[in-house]
Amino acid sequence: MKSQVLRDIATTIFAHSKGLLAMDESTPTCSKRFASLGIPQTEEARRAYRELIVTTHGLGESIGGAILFDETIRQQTIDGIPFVKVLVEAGIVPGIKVDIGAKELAGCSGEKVTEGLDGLRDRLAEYSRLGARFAKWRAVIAIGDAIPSRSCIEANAHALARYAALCQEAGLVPVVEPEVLMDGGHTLERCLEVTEEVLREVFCQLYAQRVRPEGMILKPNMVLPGTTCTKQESVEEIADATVGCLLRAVPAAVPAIAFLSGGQSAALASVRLNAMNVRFKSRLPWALAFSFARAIQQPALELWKGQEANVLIAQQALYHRARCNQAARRGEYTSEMEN
Ligand code: 5MM
Repeated sequence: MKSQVLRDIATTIFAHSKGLLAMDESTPTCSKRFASLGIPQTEEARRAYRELIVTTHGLGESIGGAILFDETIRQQTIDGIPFVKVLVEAGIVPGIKVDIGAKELAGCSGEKVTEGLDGLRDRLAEYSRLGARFAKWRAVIAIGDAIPSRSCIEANAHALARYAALCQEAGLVPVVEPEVLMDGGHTLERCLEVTEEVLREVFCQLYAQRVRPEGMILKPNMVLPGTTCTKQESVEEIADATVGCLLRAVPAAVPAIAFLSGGQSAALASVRLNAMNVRFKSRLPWALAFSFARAIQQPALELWKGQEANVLIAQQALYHRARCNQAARRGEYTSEMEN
């Protein structure tokens, strides 16, 4: 697959300051989120919720690509239109999560490695036939006493690189997602140190596996203090730490960096992305964008509550969050947008 074809897919997704919508929650994750709101944890409820998302009027104005889950890429609207077709007609590029989850890493207590490489070449070919044009694989790195270990960082980086090489061979743009978790009392400095080490190892392994940086998307965490850290830095300090880390560790040939939200509130994720673009946009080699799940979906999910009567108001909330993040990409987001 020519690099230009892959690069064109990435360019299309992020054109006009658009970003990615992650709607690839696995069944256990989706069930947990539904259960917390009293929504039935059934296949039909998941289908109805994903129909709500993909049929949101005007979503394609600010969302350039949607990451689907294996179940979702095969589903249809109640009228029998495949979700993939609905997305394409809305100008949204369909993508697919292809990892099969993070499992305990042998010999490394409290650490995980993401699985899913076995049979991946065949699965990618099938997803491509189903209409996916990009894929996603998430590695999870926890910060704690004496972790992350080198074993965990190297195992996850290697798997990400093997996955990315297979994607490019299949003509799918790999979204490479090494997530350093926010959980814990660690400082921003510690998150910075770990994130930079992880990114350096990821790009080292990507190079070793001959992955072309111009045909991939990086989906990292923002550099943040742990959720229970007593010192919570300002939006500007977080923007400086995050962009500084990325400038040191990410090749300029990568077309786009799209952050995960990681459990930040919807508004904070927008404020922080906005600050990065206000302070650095004109000086960056890559687009600085978003690939949020909770920070786009959560307000809509809370309004929907599994009730047909709430679909429209939930869609309005989803549309609004997508627009806020598009504004943040431009450095034009303001708190007034929340009113
Ligand atoms: C970190 O999670 C990804 C981004 O979501 P947030 O913006 O909410 O942090 C997300 O794509 C995640 O990978 C999916 O929700 C799938 O998660 P599971 O754990 O079900 O595979």
